[in-house]
Amino acid sequence: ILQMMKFAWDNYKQYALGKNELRPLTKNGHIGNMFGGLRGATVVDALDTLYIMELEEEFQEAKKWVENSFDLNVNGEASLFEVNIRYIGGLLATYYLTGEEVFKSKALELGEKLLPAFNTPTGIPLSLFSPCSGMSWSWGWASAGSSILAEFGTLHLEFLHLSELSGNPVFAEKASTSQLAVMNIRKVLNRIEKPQGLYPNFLSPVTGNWVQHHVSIGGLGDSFYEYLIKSWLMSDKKDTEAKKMYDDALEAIEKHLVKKSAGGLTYIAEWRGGVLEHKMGHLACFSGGMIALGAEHAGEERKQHYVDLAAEITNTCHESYARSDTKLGPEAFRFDAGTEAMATRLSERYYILRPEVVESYMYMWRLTHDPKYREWGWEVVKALEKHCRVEAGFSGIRDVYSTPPLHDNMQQSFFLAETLKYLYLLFCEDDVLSLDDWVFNTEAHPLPINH
Ligand code: DMJ
Repeated sequence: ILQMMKFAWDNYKQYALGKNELRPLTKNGHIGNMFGGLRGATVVDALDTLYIMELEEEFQEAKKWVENSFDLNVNGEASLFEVNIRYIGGLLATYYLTGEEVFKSKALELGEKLLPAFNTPTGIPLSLFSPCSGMSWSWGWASAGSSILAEFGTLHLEFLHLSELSGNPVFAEKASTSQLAVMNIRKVLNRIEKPQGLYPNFLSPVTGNWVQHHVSIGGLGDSFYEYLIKSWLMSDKKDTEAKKMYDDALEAIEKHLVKKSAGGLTYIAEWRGGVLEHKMGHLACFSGGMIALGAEHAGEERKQHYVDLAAEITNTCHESYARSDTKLGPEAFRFDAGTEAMATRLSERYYILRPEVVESYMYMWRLTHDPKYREWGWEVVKALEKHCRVEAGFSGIRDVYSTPPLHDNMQQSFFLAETLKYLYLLFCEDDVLSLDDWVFNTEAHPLPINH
């Protein structure tokens, strides 16, 4: 796994250093439109993985780029969520691991640039911002200018650390002059009525009301739930409001969305205004790990129940891999018309090096030490080597059911931040980034628990 990381990094460095991602077939860099004018997403996402794997020379190369070439004075529409989880998360984690000031100062400087996005009537931030001009916008595709649950709900961990490191409460609490920051987001969410206790994915930053009744634990909703339980853990279990929100949300999810297929596979469906769609996205597969993490703290009578639920969901996600020809899982899989845990639409057959399934293996391993999770992780390592490794890096594939697969020519930065880190940790001792001392942000960047 360490060699895979070195290979992914070396090729990025050779062909794409300073661009956001590597295109491993054409051997060039990709910039894309997720990070506005910011560059080097792969560098910042890879820093802590290189450090944890003790790839010292490679870590120094990445650090040098941050010191000399990482420019924050740029413009362009950047995603608040993506910049927070990848850049702020990556810089904070590397600062906490190494104690080196450069990572802290870059994180704080960038954090300041996110704040204007919170200047809305409710304090719910808009989705896009420009680092220099201070302007912000909603996604064009989000109905009625809404903000997305998984985006404004995935800031808490990083913002609390920004407040602590800067000594400036503005990131965490309501500032005296305007409504800012993450505690206010909670207040809005607690105030408004939730259909059957569920959180829809679209919220108006102007009125503070839900815009559409689509609920999902996969894309658009996912990491909001993750950050509730992790906020509680990161506060050393003092943030009981977050724990209650997590417990209540999980109860509603179990009641309304968790289903069992005819073949006995447990899955989490999506909900559209009361109608269930029997589909699980690859993104939703993080939930096995999340429920495992929460299970330990659920109280004796609920603990076993949640351990079982986490194991069942992780098993279903493993099935989505095991039932494909490449042994890698599709972007989404369904449970309808006689199908179980397989994609039914051409457009859902791709795999872009996503981490969520191995993330759940890692948490399940730490919780149970059942060797099957390491075996399943090793199946993924072999499949990545066989189907995704190309001459100059690792690439996503267009169809997990066809061999040899067609490659998408993209080495995503989260492959280095998350997929390879979680695989590595799956085979480490439990005291390497112990879950008693660290929480992982949603991009797998470790942040210390506030003991
Ligand atoms: C990552 O950027 C994060 O894990 C995020 O929460 C969801 N999507 C990708 C990986 O699939």
